[in-house]
Amino acid sequence: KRIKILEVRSELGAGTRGSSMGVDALRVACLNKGSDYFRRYNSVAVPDLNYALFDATPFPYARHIDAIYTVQKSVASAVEQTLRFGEFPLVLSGDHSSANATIAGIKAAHPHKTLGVIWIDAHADIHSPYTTPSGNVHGMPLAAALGEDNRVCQRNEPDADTEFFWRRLQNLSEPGPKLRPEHLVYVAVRDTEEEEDALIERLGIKWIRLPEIQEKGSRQLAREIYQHLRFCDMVYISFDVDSLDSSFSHGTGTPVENGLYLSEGENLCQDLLENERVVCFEMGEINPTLDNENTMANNAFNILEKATAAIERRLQLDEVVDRG
Ligand code: DIR
Ligand code: MN
Ligand code: MN
Ligand code: MN
Repeated sequence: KRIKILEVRSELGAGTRGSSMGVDALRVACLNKGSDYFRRYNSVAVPDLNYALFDATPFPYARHIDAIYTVQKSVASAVEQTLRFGEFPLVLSGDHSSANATIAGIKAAHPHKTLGVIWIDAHADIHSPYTTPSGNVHGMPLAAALGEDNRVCQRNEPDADTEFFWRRLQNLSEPGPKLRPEHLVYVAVRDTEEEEDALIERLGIKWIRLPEIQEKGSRQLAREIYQHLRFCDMVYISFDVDSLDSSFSHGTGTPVENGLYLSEGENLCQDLLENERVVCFEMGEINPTLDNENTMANNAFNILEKATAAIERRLQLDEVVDRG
């Protein structure tokens, strides 16, 4: 079994321009480090529609949602095909809205398996067009995957076309929710809006905050997270680089202070990815246009290498078990 890199250079869901260059910033980080990382794996680029940014969007509460829907269909089918081929999809994305498509693709490949999601991010990304303060779709992937609108906290009046595309995102690949709230775990989330807080509380989503991470350490946390996800047959880990402290993450659209230290991010990814139920890993929101000397991508690449090594160890173990 092999790792396959899926490159998603879409930035339509972000509020700041430039995250489409995140994948290439990682490649530069790799070259400057003298690593052969990107030579070791096959990669495929999913088509983007970033030229839509040059047109005004008619969707103020879900900017560019029409083009985002088209991009997400490609992402979902690339993830689905990779899994059906027996490969491990490692998604390098621009803006985080793509995670809804990654989730849909995993579910399409394994419709009868229960999916758990570990969401490592400064943000909860659980807005809908009805609640978004920014209109940026990268704040919405989890509401789409959960099939949530959070209308009880409604603050916007999206028009019928916005609702049409929002339903399409919620029903990507197959109709209905792809994820249940009890199968979602937040890690390092610390910058939320009140509509999100109310929804997280109503749904009872598990939320591991920074002090708990520092207190318990990544080993113990990984044990607790997988205990919480014990009824899930497969797990997807999504890593938004703004989960890292803003001192290491100038090069991302929405840096937030009091985040993970680099070693904490590395250890968390490493310990979480060693679990045999993990079927997919995603890293996104690197924006080199906001950076100095590519530090964000350099930091993220170190984490990516550690994370990938953990996946490799695991896949090798799987092979020994398969042969034995
Ligand atoms: C904010 C920021 N909650 C929003 N979100 C994200 O615009 O919805 N920043 N995802 O990275
Ligand atoms: Mn995010
Ligand atoms: Mn974020
Ligand atoms: Mn914010």
